[in-house]
This record gives sequence, C-alpha cells and structure tokens, in this order.
Amino acid sequence: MNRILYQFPLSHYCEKARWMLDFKHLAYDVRNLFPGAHRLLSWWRAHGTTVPLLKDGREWIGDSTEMAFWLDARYPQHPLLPNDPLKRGKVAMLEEMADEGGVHLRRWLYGEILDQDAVMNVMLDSYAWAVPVKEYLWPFLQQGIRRLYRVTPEKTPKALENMLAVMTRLEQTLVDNGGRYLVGEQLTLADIAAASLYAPLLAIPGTPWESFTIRSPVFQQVYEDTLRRPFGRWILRLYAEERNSRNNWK
Ligand SMILES: N[C@@H](CCC(=O)N[C@@H](CS)C(=O)NCC(=O)O)C(=O)O
Repeated sequence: MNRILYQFPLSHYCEKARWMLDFKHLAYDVRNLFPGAHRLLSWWRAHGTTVPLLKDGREWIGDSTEMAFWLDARYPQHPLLPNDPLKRGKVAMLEEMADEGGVHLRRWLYGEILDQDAVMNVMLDSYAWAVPVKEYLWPFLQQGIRRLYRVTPEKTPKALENMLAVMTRLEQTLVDNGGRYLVGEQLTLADIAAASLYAPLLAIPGTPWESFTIRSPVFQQVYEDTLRRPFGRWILRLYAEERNSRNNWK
C-alpha cells in the first residue's frame, strides 16, 4: 500500500485523520509508532513532533489540518472543505476551535483515565515486542504523558472548564445551523474534527475509547451531561450514520 497513516491507536487526532481518509474513500494502511520514538520519523519526514503522520506516495504530511487541505487539493472527490469562500472560512475556523477543544479534553481525560489497565492495553498491545514487558514500560509512559500534556491536579480542572466552553460554542453553532451539521447541509471537516476530538468522552462502540471505566463522580457527571446535550447526541448520530468505518484504529 502506497498510503500509510502513522499513528497512535488512542489518539483522537489520529481518529480525525482516519475519518478524513475514510470519508474520502481513500484506502490506507495503519502503522502504530511507539510513543516517544515516533518523533524520529515525524521530525525526519515532516519536521514535526506529532502523529498523525501521513505518507501518500512520495509525500509526507505531519499535521491533521494540513492533511485535510492537502487531501482535498489532491483528491477533490468527497470534499472536506466547501468551495464557497464564506463556508470554507467558517469550516476552517470551527476546525481550529475543535482542535483547541481536543487539547483541553486530552489533558482532562488523561487525568481521569491514565491509571486504568484498559488504557495501558490500548496503548501497548499493538506493539508485539512491548506486550511481554508492558507492566514495566507503563509507568514510564504514564510519566511521559503527564509531563508532555501537563496532566497535573492544578491544570486539569481548568482543562475541563475550557473543554466544556469550546463544546458550548460548537453546540451553539450546530443548533443555529439546524442541528444536523456545523456548516451547510453536508458533512465537512468541521464536523469530522468536532466529533472525533470529542468522541473519547462518549465510549462509542468500535472506537479505542469504548473500554474505559468511569470512576470519578465528576467524569460520571460530564459523561451523563454530554449524552443529554444536543452536541453529545449529535456525535452519537454521526458515528452511527456517517462514520463509514469502525474498528480501523488497531
Ligand atoms: N496539531 C496536531 C496535533 C496532533 C497531536 O497532538 N498528536 C499527539 C497525539 S494525540 C502527539 O503526537 N503527541 C506526541 C508528541 O507530542 O510527542 C494535528 O492536528 O495533527
């Protein structure tokens, strides 16, 4: 396969990239990079430090937003961004907002789930060499994640607040647009970004986040509130009706 998505199974930005490729009906292979070591490839090929990292033929793209623009330019079928300049600008702005929400969500959610064996399994079971030693590796990985994403008791409450504030702004846009899509009358990059970056909150079957346990009362409350809100119900609808591939994250 000449198109390869380098990723982490658990990453919601990688889910965004998978969804974009699936939406455009582009076939690809998934390769899981080991956290930390991934930076060698990301830096070498795209001068970045993160995944998703896409290799498409001879091209390498190292950021999910860049990927969207690049994919649309190269493969115009099933556009992620509308041609109309006003709608296009709005989609780009909402995607950026969703990306920002994803950073807050990640910090808060890791604070809630990073001590769970289910998280260790999703993160490490895809590396055959790591499985026999995963219990030894896990504390180092946990520490690295806490440090990289600044998952601390001081920072996570603010991350929750910010994550919910972005959710409210996206939800208001959705409701103002009639409740089906964020912009216009069809799925765009804005919807894919918002739904994939907030999907970890909802334990949707077929996603990497289905197996986590909700332990704290705060998480229970956030989960129930999100399920009740138009935004949460909308994400569930998109996953049920418009996410044209599942279980492709392993
Ligand atoms: N702006 C980037 C963000 C991607 C991102 O934050 N990826 C995380 C995984 S969720 C990552 O690679 N973290 C490892 C690191 O920063 O070294 C994108 O949209 O692709």
